[in-house]
Amino acid sequence: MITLNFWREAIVREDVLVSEDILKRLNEAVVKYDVELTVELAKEVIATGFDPLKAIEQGLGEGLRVIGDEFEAGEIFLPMLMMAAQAVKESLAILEPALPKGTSRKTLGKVVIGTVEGDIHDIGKTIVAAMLTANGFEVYDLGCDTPTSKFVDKVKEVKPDIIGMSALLTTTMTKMAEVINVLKKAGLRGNVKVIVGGAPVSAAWAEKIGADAYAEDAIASVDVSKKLLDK
Ligand code: B1M
Repeated sequence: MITLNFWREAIVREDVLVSEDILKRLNEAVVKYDVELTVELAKEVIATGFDPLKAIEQGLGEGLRVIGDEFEAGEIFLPMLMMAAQAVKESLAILEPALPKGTSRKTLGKVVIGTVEGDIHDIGKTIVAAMLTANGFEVYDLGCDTPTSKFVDKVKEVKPDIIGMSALLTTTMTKMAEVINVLKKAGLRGNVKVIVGGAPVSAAWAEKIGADAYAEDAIASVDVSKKLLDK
C-alpha cells in the first residue's frame, strides 16, 4: 500500500534531485567558461526560488575552484579562466539581490572591505560583502587592488567597526600586514577590528600579522563579525 510517508519521501527525493541538478549545471557552465549559459542558469535559480547562496557557493564557487585547478595543471589558458570569472561576475549580479536581507533596520556595525593592493581577485570579497550587507552590516566596498592608503583614508572617513581584507595570492597576503602596521602608526588600530580571508589566508596567518580574526568563507565572516562586536 502507498502511504503518505511514501509520497513525502518521494517529494523530498525529487527536491534533492532538482537541487543537485541545478548545482551540477551551474558548475559545468562555469567549468566550460560559458558566460551565456551561466547567466541563463542564474536566472533559472531566481525563477525557481532555489537558494541563491547555495547557487553562489556550491554552484558558481565550486565551478571556479575546478577551473582554477585546471588552470594550475596547465590544462586551460588564462583567457578561459577570465571568461569563467566573467560568467561568475555576471551571474552574481543576478543572484546577490536575492540573498536574504537582514531583519533589523538598525545596522549591526560598519565594515570597510577590500581586496589588498596588487590583487585583482574580487569575487570572494564581493560575496563576503554581500553576505555582511544581507545580515545587517553597513558595508563600504573599496573593490580590488586597494592601496593601503585607501584603507586608512576610509577608516578616518567613516570610522568603521571592522576592516575586512581579502587576498587570493600568496604574494599579496603581506599587504594585510602592511595595512595593520600603518593603522598602528596612525594611532587607529585600537578603534577598529581587523578580519582577514581568502584562499591562501589562514587563522595562523591572521594571528601572525596581528589581525583580530580569520574567516574561512562568507557565512563565517558574518558569524565572526557579530562575535567581534558582541552582537
Ligand atoms: Co587567479 N589565481 N590569477 N584569477 N584565480 C588563483 C587565486 C590561483 C590559486 C589559481 C591557480 O593557479 N590555481 C593562483 C594563485 C596562486 C597563489 O598565489 N597561491 C592565481 C593566479 C596565479 C593568478 C594570476 C597571477 C594569473 C596570471 O596572470 N598568470 C592573476 C593575478 C592577477 C592579480 O591579481 N594581480 C590571476 C587572475 C585571475 C582572473 C582575473 C582570471 C580571475 C579573477 C577575476 C576576479 O576575481 N574578478 C582569477 C580567478 C577566477 C582565480 C580562481 C580560479 C578562483 C578565485 C575565486 O574567485 N574563487 C583561483 C583558483 C582557486 O581559488 N581555486 C585563482 C571563488 C571565490 C568564491 O572563492 O575567492 O576563495 P574565494 O573566496 C571565498 C573565501 O576565500 C572567503 O570567502 C569567499 C566566499 O566563500 N574569502 C573571505 C575571500 N575573501 C575573504 C575576506 C574575508 C573573509 C572571507 O574577510 C574580510
